[in-house]
Amino acid sequence: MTGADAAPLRIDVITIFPAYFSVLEVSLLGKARERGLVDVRVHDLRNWTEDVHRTVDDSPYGGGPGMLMRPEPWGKAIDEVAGGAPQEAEGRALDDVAGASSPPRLVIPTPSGRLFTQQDAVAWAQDERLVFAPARYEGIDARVAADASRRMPVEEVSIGDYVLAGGEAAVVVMIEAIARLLPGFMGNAESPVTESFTPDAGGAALLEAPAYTRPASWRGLDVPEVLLSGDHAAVARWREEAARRRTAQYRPDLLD
Ligand code: 6GU
Repeated sequence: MTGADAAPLRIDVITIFPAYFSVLEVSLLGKARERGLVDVRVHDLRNWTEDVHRTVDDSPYGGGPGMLMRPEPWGKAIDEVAGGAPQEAEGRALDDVAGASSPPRLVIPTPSGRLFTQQDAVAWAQDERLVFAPARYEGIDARVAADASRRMPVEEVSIGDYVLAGGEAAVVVMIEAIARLLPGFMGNAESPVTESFTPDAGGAALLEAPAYTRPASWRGLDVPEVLLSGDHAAVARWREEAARRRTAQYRPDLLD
């Protein structure tokens, strides 16, 4: 079965900046959407506000700088987009709900979350549905994640040890990491196995060795001789060694 025959991965994004996600229409990801590998839908959080100013923020209890996102719009948005609102399921067995399937995974980007890794990308690429809830301001009232986790898996994840102005860029990063793993995305059926952060047969995840293309000599710099040799075993040994050296230099934590 090729990627195009499989049901597309459905991705919903709930945001106060829907326009931000126009970036998902270009490049390889745009093609994946056209080819039916992913079905991305972006929703404006303010559609679930009820006041005339469409307010989504408020000051934090206990004081402190900045504003937080209020729980009510998020609660309603997640209920509607992810399904499984408490009142909706009440009094009915789960199988009785029309079209009921397992609830989507809810991904809440936050610098206070655990680190998002390649393993998450691999696991989530196998899901049927993902819902992303990127926050602005100082984050979302903590009860939103607590409430949602009563009926769906909730992932609070960070994309690295630095602070962004909002979760939108983190969502684009995660969607790209996930979508490129979908069968058919790369234009071939083979999954990308030999790349940084993907454990090899021995379970080691190394950074990739440096790579070269023509010309063999450029600005006085020569491509390592072994890569021109045609000796596949020798090339594999060189790449393994170069990967170890690079990992020791840039990411010694990965060698432990
Ligand atoms: Cl997921 N959000 C924000 N605002 N900053 C971050 C992040 C997420 N991951 C790293 N920094």
